[in-house]
Amino acid sequence: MRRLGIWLTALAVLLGCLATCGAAAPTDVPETVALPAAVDGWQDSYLAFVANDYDILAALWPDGLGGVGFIDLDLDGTPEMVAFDQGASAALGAQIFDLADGQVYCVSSTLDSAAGAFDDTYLSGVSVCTSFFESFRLSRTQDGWCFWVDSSNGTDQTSWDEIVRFNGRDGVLAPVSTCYRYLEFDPVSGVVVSESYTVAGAGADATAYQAAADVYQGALDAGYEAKGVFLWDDYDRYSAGRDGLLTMVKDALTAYVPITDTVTLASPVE
Ligand SMILES: [Ca+2]
Repeated sequence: MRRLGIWLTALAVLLGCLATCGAAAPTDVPETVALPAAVDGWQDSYLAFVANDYDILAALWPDGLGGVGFIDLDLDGTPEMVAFDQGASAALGAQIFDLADGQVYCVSSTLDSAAGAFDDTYLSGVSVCTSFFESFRLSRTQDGWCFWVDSSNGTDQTSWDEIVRFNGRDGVLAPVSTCYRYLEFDPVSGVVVSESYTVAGAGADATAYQAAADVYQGALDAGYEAKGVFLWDDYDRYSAGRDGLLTMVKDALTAYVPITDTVTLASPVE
C-alpha cells in the first residue's frame, strides 16, 4: 500500500506539472480575479431594453434571434447580453449589448445596419462569429485576466479567424482584434491559394499571427463555462414574437453563471 501511495504521489506531481508547465506562466498576474458587485437592477435594464426595442430587434433579425446568454466579458461585475443570430454560414453571429448608466447599448454586431438602428455611441467595429456561449474563454494571460474568443467563419473557399480580446473602456465593453487570419482555398484541391494576416490591426505574417494567438490559446484557462439558451432548445417556449424573445431572455438570466472565486479558481487547466 505504501508503494502505491508513493506512485500516486509521483503521478499527482507529474500531472500537476503537465497542467501548468506547458502554459505561459503569467508573471505579476494574481491567481484570483476580484470583481465588483453587479450594478443594481441590471436584469431589469436588459429586459426593458428587449421589450421596448423589440421592433428594432425584429427588423434587424426578421427570423428571430437564435440564442441569448449573459457573460461578464469585461470583468466589471455586470454581465453583457450576448444574442446570437440564427446563422447564415458556418458560425452564428454574436450581437453584444452592455449597460452604461442604466441604458443598454449595442457594442458589437455582425450587422452593419446595427449602427443605424441603435445608438452607436459605444459600437465597436470588431464583431464576433461563433456558435457557443462556451466559446468565450476566461483566461489568465501574461497581460492579466480576460475573456477572449476565437471568432471564426468561412465558406468552402475561404476561412477566417480572429482572436478577439474583451477589454473595458469607460466602464463599457470594448472588443479588440488581437490578430486576424484570412485564407482562400482552391475549390477543387483545397490548397490554400491566398493568405493574409494582421496583428493588432497591422499587416503581419503567419509566424507573427500564431505568436499573437498563442498568448490566448496557450494561456491558463479558468474552466469557466458561460451558459445561455437557444431557440432550438424549445421552439414552442421561444415562439416568434415579443413574448417568446422575452421568455428567452428571462431563461438566460436564470442560466447566467456569475463569476465567483469558486469558478475562476476551479483548477485552471491549460
Ligand atoms: Ca461587464
